Amino acid sequence: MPLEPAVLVGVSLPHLPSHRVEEYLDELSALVETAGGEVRSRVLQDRDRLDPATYIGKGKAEEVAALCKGEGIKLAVFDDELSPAQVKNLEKALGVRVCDRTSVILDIFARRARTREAKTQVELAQYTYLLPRLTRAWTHLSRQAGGIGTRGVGETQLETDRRVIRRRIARLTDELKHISAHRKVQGRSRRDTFEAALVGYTNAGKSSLMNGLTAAHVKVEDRLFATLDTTFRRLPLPGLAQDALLIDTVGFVRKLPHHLVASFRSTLEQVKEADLLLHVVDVSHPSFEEQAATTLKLLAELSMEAIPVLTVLNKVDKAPEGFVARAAGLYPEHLCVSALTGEGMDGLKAALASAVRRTAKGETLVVSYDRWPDFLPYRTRFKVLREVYGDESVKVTLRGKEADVAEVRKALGLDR
Ligand SMILES: Nc1nc2c(ncn2[C@@H]2O[C@H](COP(=O)(O)OP(=O)(O)OP(=O)(O)O)[C@@H](O)[C@H]2O)c(=O)[nH]1
Ligand SMILES: [Mg+2]
Repeated sequence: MPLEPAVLVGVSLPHLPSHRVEEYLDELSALVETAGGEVRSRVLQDRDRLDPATYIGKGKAEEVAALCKGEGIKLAVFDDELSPAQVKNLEKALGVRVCDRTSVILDIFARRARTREAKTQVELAQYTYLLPRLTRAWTHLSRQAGGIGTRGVGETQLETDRRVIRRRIARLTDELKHISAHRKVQGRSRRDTFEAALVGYTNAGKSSLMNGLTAAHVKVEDRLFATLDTTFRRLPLPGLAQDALLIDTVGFVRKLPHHLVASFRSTLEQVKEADLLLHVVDVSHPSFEEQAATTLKLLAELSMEAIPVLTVLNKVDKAPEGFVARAAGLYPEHLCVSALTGEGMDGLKAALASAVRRTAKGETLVVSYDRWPDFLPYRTRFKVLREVYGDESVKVTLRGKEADVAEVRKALGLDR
């Protein structure tokens, strides 16, 4: 398929300096390339506030229109989510197709999804994104449908389209529930195995670490969103008889569309059972701190903030020393590694082995039936390994953060 020539557009504002916007546009450029575009040019405007009608100013829009015409550019990509009206006005002013970061990300996911589950999740996110944008004013859609003959689609058609999409959303939601229920049945046997999940910003090196630790052959690429599906590999650890399980996951990115986060919830559901998160940070990246913060925020949104985290500072082979030192100060529990050179990998394995030993047995709490309702709110913080129901009490064996165990013991008045 030929690459689609594109121009990137960003706006710097009083609270958003232009060097930041340049960084965002670098990332947007990588996203557009992953989606099959070729970035020919970028335009940055300095404004006091965004223009509600056209996002950029009128004069700037004329400038971009001329640029597109001169360079044969057919697509303008904006770094922020645009309102349907802004898209309409901009398409008119620029004379090219207009899209935003969200639709580029959705597009990448749609191209890369392989399994039935990933495909269903992406389709659901796309329809959810489309629904509020489905108006007569959305010339983009009618033009895509073929131009002549599709113009002036009547309200009846619009209503039908909306109904069809709503029905489709309902069907996809059902289908996902079904897939996830099926997986739960399959997943039961994993209970007693220690699980560590690699999480982090896209391109941080999660899959490279997976390969380095387990001799797996997961696809590694220098592009965003190389991994979409969660994969599991056995992980032999020094001095331990039983293998642990290592999980590789989809990467996160700044402004990950909300619908996408929601629909990936069920894939990441499997990660919620993990005993440890290895938060992989590309410490050679100038914005590693913001990337790490984005990841932590998304983990919280996905209700995973209760799982213990070990920060893995990756790519130390090419990181400036100052970056590593700064990161070391920011993340108290961290390890420095390079998936490329193998530096620090033995240390990582040893850290994993000791985490397994620490949590191997789990904690056992004996909770009387009259205290059971008090225990329930805490229960979701842990991975429950066993519950044995006795005559007067329940014996619960669980894994979780030491601080959480201490808190629940204190709240229920349980002694060690
Ligand atoms: N220099 C250097 N490059 C690395 C290191 N680890 C990974 N890379 C490179 O970084 C790029 C991304 O690596 P991946 O392992 O695909 O990253 P990922 O986190 O799985 O990315 P997504 O699946 O897209 O979220 C590849 O080009 C790797 O070769 C490292 O320690 N040092
Ligand atoms: Mg990957």
